[in-house]
Parts: sequence; C-alpha cells; structure tokens
Amino acid sequence: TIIEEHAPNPAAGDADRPIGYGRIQRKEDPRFVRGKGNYVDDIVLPGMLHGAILRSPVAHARLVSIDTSAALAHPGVVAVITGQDLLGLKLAWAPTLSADVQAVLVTDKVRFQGQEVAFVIAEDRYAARDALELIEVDYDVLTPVVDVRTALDPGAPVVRDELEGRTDNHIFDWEAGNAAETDAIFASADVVVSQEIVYPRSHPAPMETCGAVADFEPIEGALTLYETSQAPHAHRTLFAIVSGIPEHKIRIVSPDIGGGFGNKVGIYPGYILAVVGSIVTGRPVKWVEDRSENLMSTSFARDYIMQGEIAATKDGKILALRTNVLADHGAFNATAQPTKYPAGFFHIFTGSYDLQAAHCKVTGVYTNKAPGGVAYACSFRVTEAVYLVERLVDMLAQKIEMDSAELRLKNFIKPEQFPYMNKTGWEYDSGNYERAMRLSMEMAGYDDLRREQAEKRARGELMGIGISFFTETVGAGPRKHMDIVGLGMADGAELRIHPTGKAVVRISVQSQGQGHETTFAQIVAEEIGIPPEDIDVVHGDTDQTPFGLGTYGSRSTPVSGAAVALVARKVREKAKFIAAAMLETRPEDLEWEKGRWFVKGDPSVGKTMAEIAMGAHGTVTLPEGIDGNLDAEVTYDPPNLTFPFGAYICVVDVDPGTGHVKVRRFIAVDDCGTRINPMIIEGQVHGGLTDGVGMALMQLIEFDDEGNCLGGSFMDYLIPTAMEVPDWETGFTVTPSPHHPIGAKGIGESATVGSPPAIVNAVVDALRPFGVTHMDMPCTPARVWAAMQGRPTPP
Ligand code: MCN
Ligand code: CUN
Repeated sequence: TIIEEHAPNPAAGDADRPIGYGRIQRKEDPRFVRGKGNYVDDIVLPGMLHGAILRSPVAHARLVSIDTSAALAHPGVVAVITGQDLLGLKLAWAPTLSADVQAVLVTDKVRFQGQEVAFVIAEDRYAARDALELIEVDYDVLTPVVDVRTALDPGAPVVRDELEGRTDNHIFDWEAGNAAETDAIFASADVVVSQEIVYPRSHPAPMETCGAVADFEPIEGALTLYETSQAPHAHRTLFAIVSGIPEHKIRIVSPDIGGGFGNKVGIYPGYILAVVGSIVTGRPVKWVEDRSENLMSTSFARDYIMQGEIAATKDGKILALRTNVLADHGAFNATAQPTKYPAGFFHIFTGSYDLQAAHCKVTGVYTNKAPGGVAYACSFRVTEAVYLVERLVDMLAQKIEMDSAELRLKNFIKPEQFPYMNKTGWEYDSGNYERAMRLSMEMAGYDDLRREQAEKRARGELMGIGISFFTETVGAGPRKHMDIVGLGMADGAELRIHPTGKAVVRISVQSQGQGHETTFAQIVAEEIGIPPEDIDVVHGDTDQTPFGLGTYGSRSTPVSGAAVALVARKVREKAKFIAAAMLETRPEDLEWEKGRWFVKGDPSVGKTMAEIAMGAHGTVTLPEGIDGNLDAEVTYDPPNLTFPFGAYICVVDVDPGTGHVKVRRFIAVDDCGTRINPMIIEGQVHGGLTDGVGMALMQLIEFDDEGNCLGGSFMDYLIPTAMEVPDWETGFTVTPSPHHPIGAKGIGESATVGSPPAIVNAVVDALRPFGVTHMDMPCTPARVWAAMQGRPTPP
C-alpha cells in the first residue's frame, strides 16, 4: 500500500507536497541498469599492479618471524611489504577516527583473526594471491580475549600491551543523564522492569567490498587515490597528516560506490598499503578485498550488552530509564563518531517518551576481534538505543498487562512540547508522534489483528504483533559540538549556472546508492526553477567539490541538503540584481515566481533564470559588487540535528514445530519532515526494513573460544532476500524540521534503526503463551524453539 503523496492532510497543509518535482526517476539509474557504473574495481591504469593482503589465521599471537623470500621469488611478484618495512617509514601504525591507533601491518602482535600481516604486490591479482601462500610466518599463539564480559577481569590477557602503561582492556567510561535523580525515581517507582538486552555483532556487508587504486606520481609528488569512501574530503586530510604528502597534492576520487552502510567511513590498512605500494614500486597499485576479508576485518556493527531498566507507575506512566552498557570495540578503537561522544548518539535512548529522568553509562572494552563499531545504518548507535527502549517498553506493557500501543500513546512527547529537551541533552526539533502511531495502527487494522491473534492463540497457533516507535537524531554537526578527528561537521556546496541556463551543483557528501544525483538536483530545482534534468550533481572527487565531512549518520540531507538549498537561494538573490539591471528597474521592484523574476504588478515583464544567466555572462552593465556570473558557494553549519521518527508494526507467524519465524506483514509510517523524492524515500525504507529482518532473524558475527570468526562468509552470515521479506506497507506523515531551510530530516537509516525491535517484539509477543518475556537477536529457528521449551539460548 502506498498512500499517495498528494493525499490531503489538513494538519500538514502544503507541507505534504514533495519538492522539486517529487517522485521522479533516478538520474543515476540509466548507467547502473546498463552495467555502465564506474566502481573502484573498474579503474584500470597503465602499468597498474595488484596487491593482496596476508591475514592472520589466529586471533592473538606474538609475531616471531616472517620469511618473505619465497614469495618475492614467485613469478610476477614485484614487492612484499611487512610491518618491519612500515616501521622504517613510520607507517606501521595509523591513527583511527577515535583517537586510538591501528596497526597497518602487524609488527609485534596479532590482535584479531584476519588482521593484516603482509602485503604482496604483483603484476596481476592471481600472482599476488598465490604468493601469499609462500610467506612463512611463525606465530607464538596467545590466549585470546573473546568474551567482553570477562575482558575486564583482573588477569585477563591484555590486548593492547604495546600502549604505554596498559594493564587491562578498558577503553573508556562514558555517561549521560543524571544518575542520582534517576536512582531516586527508581527507588520509589511502582513498577520496575530489568533486562539484559544484547544487540549482537553484525556487519553492513555492502554489495561492493572495500578497495583502492593508488597512483603516486613522484615528479610532482602527487597522489591520486581511487577509494571506496563515504567521506573523501576527510580521508584526504587524514592521508595528508599521516603520509606527509601536502593536502593539495592529494586527490581522492570515490566514483560509484556499491553500498556503504557505514562500512566505508573509516580508512583501512588496505588503502594505506595501496598508497605505500605505489610509492615503493613507482606504479599504480590496486587492492580490492574479497567477501571474507570484508566480513572478517572491516568495520563491524553493534556488539552492545545493555543492562536496561525502566520505571513506571502501575497505571503505565513511564518515569525513568537507566542502562549500563558493555561495548565490545574489538582490538583497536576505530569507531567513527563525533569526538565528544564515544558511544555515538546512544544517549538518545529515552526514545519518544516524556520521562522524568534518565541515565546511561557505557564502558568501552578491547577484545581480540576486528575493530569498528559504528556501521550498518546505525545513525551513530541510535539503533542500539531504540532497540533498548522499545524492548523495555514492550516488557513493561506485558508486565502491567496493558496493550503496547496504548502504553506508547500514553507516554509520547506531545506535539506542543516541541522543541523538546530530553533528559540526556538532546533538543528534539519537531514531532507529532501520536499522529504517526495512529496512522500505522489504522493501516495495520490493529484492533482486527489483535482479535485475529486471540482466536489463533485459542487454537494453539502462534501469531505475534510487534510495535516499535523510534526517534532518531541525524544530521551531525553543529560543528561547535561535533567534529571527527578535529574536523568540524559542516558541509560546503557550490552552484554554477552556465550562460545557457544549465546548472552544476558540487556537493561535499558522497552517494553510495542513496540517489544524491537526483535529489540534490531536485532541491536546486525547487529553489531556482530550473528542471532537475538540467542540473548536474558532482560528488566524490576532492578536486571537483568543496570540503565537507561526507555521508553517514543520514547527514546528507540535513547538512549538505541545507547547504544546497542555501546556495541556490544565494544564486536566486544574485539573479534578482542581474534581472533588475537587465530590466532597468530596481531589485526591490521585482517579484519571484518559480524560475523567473518579474516586475511587481506587471508579470509580463520579467526574466527567466536562463535569460538572467546569459545576461550575467553577457554585456549588461552589472550593479556594483555583482560579478559577471551566476555562481555561488556556501558552507553550512547546522544549528541542530534533525529528529525523524516513525511508527512500525510487524506481524509474524511462528511455526510451533520448528520455531521458524515468518514476517507476514510490516507497516512502516515514517516522518522525515519535508519529502524531496517519495520514491527514493520508499527505497531507503524498503532497504532498511530488509536490513531489520536480517538482523532480527538471521545475522550474527559470532566467535568461538579461540577467537575464530564464525561469520566470515555468506554461508554463515545471512543476507535477507525477497524470499524472507513481505510486501512492505509504507505510509508517512510530514512534520517539517523548523531549523532546516526546506524542513527536511534524514531518512537513510530510519528503517534499519526502527525495524529490529518491531520484529523482536512481535516474536516475543507470539511466544507469550510459553511465558517468554524476552529473547535476544537473531531469532533463528533454533533459538525460538529453545525459548519455547524454556531452554538456554543456543548460539
Ligand atoms: N531524502 C528525501 N527526502 C528527505 C530525506 C531524504 O528525498 N526528507 C533522500 C535524500 O535526498 C537522499 C536519500 O533520501 O537521496 C537519503 O538521504 P539521507 O537520509 O540524507 O541519508 P544520506 O544521503 O546521508 O545517506 C546515508 C545513509 C546511511 S548513513 C546509511 S548507513 C545508508 C543509507 O543512507 N547507506 C546506504 N542508505 C543507503 N542506501 C543505499 N542504497 N546504499 C547505502 O550504502
Ligand atoms: Cu552508522 S552507518 Mo551510516 O552512518 O554510514
């Protein structure tokens, strides 16, 4: 069911209208559907060599020796680089995005299975791979730290013993909210529900794995790096700092990216090795990882063990929330998030409810696992936060025997309370939660579903209905509060209108499939009236675009989208002065209608944008201070984040014999403020909901006692397909952001954030006849069946 975007919605008035021509087809698709996309692995440079990485088979071991002589002698091999070589270049360790360092190649000790040990460069990919097997490595195997619960025990092996004075695996303690106030409310509350809730380790697994092609030109001392990057400008700055190559001599190109989902935010050893390889050999070097390398060594997601508690009155007024979290960060603290927030935006865990107090504490821990932590459409750990609160609310509903929709409706922040300051320091910009909740219930036929469920229960059939209501915080900056490695989170935009009235807008964010080439053209089209097909969007090349922090945390629309709207307004304003000169009148006598300035009271006398563009570059005498072009640039520093929200309802059927869960229906009502392209929004939501089915029912990156990764291939790490998902039923409400130039909020991660709790809530609801109150993801048949038997959770 698609509720048409023009359906009248008196409450929202004109705000329901999508902008810039609305549901138009994607400009990037003709090249994708014809196989003409240009991905990193499509880049072939003259004389290009190929690199391959030798990875550790064990999780924790001293490196005793490496013998590369046989590999070097292998036909086609040009060079073999080891950690010792990098030590000489001062490149053995590289800074992470979280003020830690990460080994580029192992020098002293292996710290996770799959870690980078040596780099072979050869004439072709096959020779490079073959030569890996000829490298002799002697490992002195150590006991690994696998279980985060015991990682802080005295006597646990120390993962990061190379750090000065390190005697344990503790990384940080971080807290938000008010512990004393929260504890006081808990002490006197009628009802308290406590639960350990695990958000297991998962992986973004984009269709395209990570890779790079490095081309160092020694005469100019210039580096061109083609890279799978969600943030080319930030990467360039970091490469300049680490390599010593001046920043203006570095060009980063991220061409088409086959999905990022947070996996391509960080800088991986492979990228650095490609650069080192090009410098060493004097030829371009390509490195592209395979699927197992991607799953085993690049940024994982989640891995939070959350001890959560909710306090309420007996009639269902929620009073307070508190949680203690153990966060497994793996061997290096390499998560990508604003510096001030080591747990990302997890402290929005108060969700969509008006509480009296809240407190959260997060402890980050090193283990012998791959690093990462902020990825997989997580909105900087809002995924974990939403899952925690939405599970606890459902458990509370079960405990006080109240309908879970009713409990939510009773506790929502009310429309008149916005802007709403929550108890952990977030100022929610706008919201109308009840309206979205009621729309989703109406679309679902909620009361009928509950009746159907009661009938089925009476017959011994297992049907579950799960609700999740989420609020996200997306669009980082503001820069005064948010930076990544010291770079403030703002975005630039440049707009040029050519003399014939066609436009090019250059943006600093980087599409990985989100459709920026279409939607950013639509924003400009809305503001200056040139149709989207006449506006080209340039992104993904640091030589071609203004500085900015990149695409993640659904920040492109909130930050870069705002920059684009403002740069278009700047051009529109400039056009007024030029039109006035052309019409020999005063600017204040002109009026704007989409695409043209005309004389107030005489609409027949005016100039279109195309005419003005020609005029700007022509022979008209321009007013003082107006240059002879129709170009502009801005850098946008957002005053606040945006707070999209949504109401999701999931219906599942559980097979009582096998424990298999089938998602029968899923209703998703999203509110991302002003909508630019409803079709792209639906695509984002469909993708995110599918992610949710994967996480809730199928996906887990598990480790055995030796630290072996058990999720290193698609045989073990399952990706949901059309077979596992229902026909999504999407709806929307529109509550514009008051501080965004066009009122838009982000949507790119909403459904991934919001859907897992709806699915798990539905599964637990189905298992109610068995007295089940909670179960941890993924709800695989084996686990569901065990829960039905009251047995411990199998892996
Ligand atoms: N949009 C819109 N109207 C709005 C909000 C957004 O039409 N009110 C459009 C945007 O213009 C953009 C798309 O929806 O074309 C997503 O916008 P936004 O929410 O701003 O998110 P970003 O563009 O910043 O994308 C990042 C987000 C993240 S962080 C992850 S993770 C994720 C996601 O996008 N990775 C994706 N969706 C993905 N989709 C694809 N195909 N591939 C990925 O790697
Ligand atoms: Cu957290 S995944 Mo997206 O922000 O690139």
